[in-house]
Amino acid sequence: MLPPQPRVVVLAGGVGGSKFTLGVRAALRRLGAPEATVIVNTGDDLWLSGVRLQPDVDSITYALAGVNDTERGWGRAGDTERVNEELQAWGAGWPWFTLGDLDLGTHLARTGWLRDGLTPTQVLERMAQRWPLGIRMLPMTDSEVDTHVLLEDGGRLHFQEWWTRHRAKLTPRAFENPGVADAVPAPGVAEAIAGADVVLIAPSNPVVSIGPILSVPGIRDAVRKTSAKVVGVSPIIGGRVVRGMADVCLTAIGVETSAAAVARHYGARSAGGVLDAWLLAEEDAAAATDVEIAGLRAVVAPLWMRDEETSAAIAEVALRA
Ligand code: FO1
Repeated sequence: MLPPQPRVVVLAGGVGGSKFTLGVRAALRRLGAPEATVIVNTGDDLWLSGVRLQPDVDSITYALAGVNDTERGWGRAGDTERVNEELQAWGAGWPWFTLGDLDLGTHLARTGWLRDGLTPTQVLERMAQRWPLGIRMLPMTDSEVDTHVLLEDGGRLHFQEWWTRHRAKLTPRAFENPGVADAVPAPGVAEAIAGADVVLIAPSNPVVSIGPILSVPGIRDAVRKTSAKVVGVSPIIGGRVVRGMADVCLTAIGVETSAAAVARHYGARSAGGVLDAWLLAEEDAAAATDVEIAGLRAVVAPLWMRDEETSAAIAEVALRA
């Protein structure tokens, strides 16, 4: 039974993470419950043209503030690209990577505060003061552990170059987060997980969004040991990825693109994994038995996040699972 005032933690990244976070906020508001804590992937982060970019942090912040570009799935709605044109004219930055003018305001503010000595957690706290987000956001760690892609041909690229320039077309053989072994969870992360009633794993990319969060030493353990129920939401519907290029990432780590295979990849807590229950789409209902054989409670529900209402309905099913 869900307590009347559930303390909820969400692990999230990317577009799937921001849509789901909007749904969690709406569902908790309906229940009159306290704000959820969202632990955000920072593996997508990078330095470019002297500024620190935090794509997943920004996607979730902009979505919660209602200022996101819903068409593209990243950046600010109605943004312009004047500064970007100048950067390109200087040959600065990456010609395939667009920094919008409003978005650059965010990166400049963040970089200034980092240069002043604030930690990423403190910067995020400061940024959250601008808009009533209705969610407490924490980076997974204050260390820089950007994701690198190791290619089959022996090359190595920053995740953002592989994702945006090559559209994940260069075959990866592995993903790495250099420095992650020495990283620690950001202040408040382990405590939030330990003190939660429910931990939700968003339908984000299991490899490059949720993977980096769980690889910060201490976070996987905290999820394994919490007295909270841990519920994951499948990012695979009808045997296909809903958005992004998660299938390429899954193939690289030897996981099939199916709801049951991703559930087995996370694993049941009773068998050394991180989950107690797995929400899978109606289209994948036939896989429920496989999920249960893996030691998880399988819950079948509509999983298309079309708008805030449908995301909230999914969040509510996950909370009650
Ligand atoms: N994605 C693109 O496909 N092309 C871009 O030029 C691009 C710029 C960009 C700038 C700031 C930012 O926060 C995100 C940006 N993204 C862009 C999205 C981002 O590359 C990825 O979609 C995420 O990191 C994956 O979750």
